[in-house]
Amino acid sequence: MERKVALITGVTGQDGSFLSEFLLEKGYEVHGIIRRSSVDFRERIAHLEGKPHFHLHYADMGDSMSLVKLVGIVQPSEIYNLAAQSHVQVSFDSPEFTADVDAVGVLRILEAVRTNHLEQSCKIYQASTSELYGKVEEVPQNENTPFHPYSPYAVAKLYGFWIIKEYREAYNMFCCSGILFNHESERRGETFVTRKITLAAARIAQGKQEKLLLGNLDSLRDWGYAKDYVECMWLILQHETPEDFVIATGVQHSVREFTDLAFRHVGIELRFEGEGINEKGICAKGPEHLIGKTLVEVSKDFYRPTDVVNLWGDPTKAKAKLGWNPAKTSFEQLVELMVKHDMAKVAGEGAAAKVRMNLAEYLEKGVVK
Ligand code: NAP
Ligand code: F7E
Repeated sequence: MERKVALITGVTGQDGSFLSEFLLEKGYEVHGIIRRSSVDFRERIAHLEGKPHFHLHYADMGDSMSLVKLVGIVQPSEIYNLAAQSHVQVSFDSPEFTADVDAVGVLRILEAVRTNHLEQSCKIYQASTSELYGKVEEVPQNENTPFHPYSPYAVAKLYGFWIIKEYREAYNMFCCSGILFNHESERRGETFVTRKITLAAARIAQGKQEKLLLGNLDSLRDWGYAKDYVECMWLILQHETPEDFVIATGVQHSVREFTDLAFRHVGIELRFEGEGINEKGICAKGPEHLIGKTLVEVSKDFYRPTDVVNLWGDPTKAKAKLGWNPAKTSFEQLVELMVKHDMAKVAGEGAAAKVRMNLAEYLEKGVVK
């Protein structure tokens, strides 16, 4: 039987790496686009490079010619458009770049498919986001909840959502959005809040970091496991009709709860005292030398100009129509697997520890958000 051909943009990212593994397992020929970088090591996909059905090509979401050429060469039957400047805080610092990649980039992919006359044979998945709900107008959020984007990132992604819908209706293309709520993993970028916390907890427990600086501890998220979510991207493209789906666990927790649980997993019980910018997490139980010490502090450096504070998804449609199980990995299991991974990573840092410590120090000083 002929292998299906998938093209993944954002293949080096958290989701791209899990999706590549998933599709290779399903027997696909997987093509991914990479950008030229001065560092020639792609940590998340290094284990896949050189495998017979896994191929990488240089292209860029800002470069239409490269996308048109590549789609023509690869002739994909499915495109997963995951490439994005995906950090919300960074979108305030680099709004124009974010708009170019996250908004116009989606249009470039759609046009690359049309230019190659593949619009009736190639299905397209667009990585939409719960950030579209932004300054939320109802909780929990489902496919009918109005959008209210609340960052340059979300505004750019809103264009992506609507241009996908437009091409579906105007040209009868099979293109759809997965409106994914936050999903995390041991491969999550180190400046997203969950990974920042699990790495810091591991480093503090192993005496390699003094404290963790965070922003809004009250922010609420519906956190799932990335590995479970990539299955859903595939299911959305296998559905008989092109439709948009909310993908979420249906369970909500605060940044404070995530922090508390992550520290418990490294043997530290925190007591939270104070409010707002003055709130602190103090070691109540744990190693003798840490008792009474402030391990978590709030810093205004990690507050956003506008912050999305109440995301909670309703995955009823995905459960009913795609048969997807939102409860496969619980919040507790997610935190545990991330901490376990980071305890081992920090323990094994050895010779590279100095470099990693520098990142931790930057994070402590609030330089890298
Ligand atoms: P990620 O880890 O930040 O990965 C982003 C990917 O996009 C990387 O492979 C990156 O390449 C690539 N990229 C960025 N700019 C590019 C450009 N100009 N040309 C080509 N590639 C470019 O993100 P993720 O967490 O896997 O998320 C995947 C997608 O889902 C993103 O679109 C994100 O916005 C969206 N999303 C994520 C979540 C979540 O909770 N994770 C939730 C909803 C939606 P480099 O490695 O070269 O930087
Ligand atoms: O922030 C608060 C912060 O950066 C979560 C992306 O994948 O998911 C992600 O965007 C919350 C926010 O993710 C810190 O203010 C507190 O309220 O982990 P995050 P995000 O902004 O939700 C969505 C669905 C996407 O689509 C995006 O691509 O945590 N928070 N203290 C902090 N956040 C960070 N980063 N660092 C802190 O110190």
